[in-house]
Amino acid sequence: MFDTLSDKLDAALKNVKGEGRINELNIAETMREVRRALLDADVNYQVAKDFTNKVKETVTDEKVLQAVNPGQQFVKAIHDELVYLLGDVHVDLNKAKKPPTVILVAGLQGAGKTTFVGKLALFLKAKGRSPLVAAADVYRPAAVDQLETLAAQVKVPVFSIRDAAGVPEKDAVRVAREAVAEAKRTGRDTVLIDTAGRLHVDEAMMEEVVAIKRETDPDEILFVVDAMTGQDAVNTAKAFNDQLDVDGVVLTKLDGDTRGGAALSIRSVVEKPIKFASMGEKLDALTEFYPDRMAQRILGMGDVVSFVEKAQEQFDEEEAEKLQRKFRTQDFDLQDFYDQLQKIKNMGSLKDLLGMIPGVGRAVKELDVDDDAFRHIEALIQSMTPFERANPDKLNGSRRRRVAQGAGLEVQDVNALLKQFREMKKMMKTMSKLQGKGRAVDPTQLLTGR
Ligand SMILES: Nc1nc2c(ncn2[C@@H]2O[C@H](COP(=O)(O)OP(=O)(O)O)[C@@H](O)[C@H]2O)c(=O)[nH]1
Ligand SMILES: [Mg+2]
Repeated sequence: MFDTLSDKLDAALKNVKGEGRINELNIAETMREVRRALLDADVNYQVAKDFTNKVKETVTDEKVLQAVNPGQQFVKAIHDELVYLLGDVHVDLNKAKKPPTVILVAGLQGAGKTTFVGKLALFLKAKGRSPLVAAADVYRPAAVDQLETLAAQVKVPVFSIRDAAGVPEKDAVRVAREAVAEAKRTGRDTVLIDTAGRLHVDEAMMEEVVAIKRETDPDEILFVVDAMTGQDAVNTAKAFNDQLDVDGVVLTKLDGDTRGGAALSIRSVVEKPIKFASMGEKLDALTEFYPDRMAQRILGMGDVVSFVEKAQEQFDEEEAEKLQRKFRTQDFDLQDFYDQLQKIKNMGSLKDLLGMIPGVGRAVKELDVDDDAFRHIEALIQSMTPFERANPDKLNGSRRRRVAQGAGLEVQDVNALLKQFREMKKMMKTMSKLQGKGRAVDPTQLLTGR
């Protein structure tokens, strides 16, 4: 996502990074390139113009002109302006004072509404909420089926009305109203209403969503938009917002080769916060939208915070303490090593993870990172017996040969793994000493080295 924009901004900044000072000439040149990068990314013309004017103002400031590192000054100014453009601060979902919280999801057909409803249900569940999803896209039986399938996958109840023949009820407003009543009755604290979209903004569709809004009085209206549709996304957002006065925007398909213009223009044109970004078809491919993190990604500064959060999802505190104890007492064995590897793998593809580390972002893009980088290590540990995993020192020559054979590798590979493992253990011992007694090691520190 934003790859082209990132590259072009990088190129625009490269020239000025080499310069000793910021001067009128290189400001003008850089700003021209930055503006072109934004326009190429399909950013709204006025937005791009305002953006460059503001950055120019900041860097022309006398103090900045004296600065020793103009490249950094530019990066900072552009970063700050991007953060501002993306909405400045993260805005959470609204919550009803008295449950259930009603969330209405609207947008054009194919924008990703139904998928998002499934993702949001999973997201809320992970936060301890108990959502009910409502199938108010009543025109195609397949739409109801789709939501039912997604709901089953995330193990959340779905509310729909069908007749004896299985044909969905045609009155979307009734479905929405009864879903809210059902949530009250069954003690679900959140209702997610999936609605029908059309290919284009049309009156009948708007009237229906407006009627659902009137009837259910939602705490949160989310407008879902396909980021790949560029400037159209901004126009559609405007149309929906005019009718519905939405609370937030959800950008989908940011995983594709979207040029990013929608993400960058929507906030300032519609003046509503982007609350979520959807980045894939899988149900866990949803992230809360944080302007600063997104700006850092665009500028290839990595996304440490997301990285750390991903790590925290995988490692709970109790387990971290157990590990810490093992490091201290040197009980950490190959089985533990194997388990930790699995967790790191669960955090996402290796390339994605590397991309979140500052300074690495751009570099890994070219690399053909093998997602199976751990495959050898895994295969070797898998072909060891539990005894051998717990006692790597007992792996003599014949055992090593057997393990290598079992993994389809060479004895050198076993030797290399054992050497790496010994070195890691040594390092962990030192680290756990540094951590001091009684304090749990934060596993993310191991990963980020912070
Ligand atoms: N690549 C990608 N595909 C998505 C994303 N969100 C939804 N889709 C796909 O887009 C298509 C339309 O999604 P759907 O949820 O049915 O859209 P709706 O008509 O608005 O309900 C489906 O094939 C989804 O799998 C996303 O974030 N990334
Ligand atoms: Mg749908």
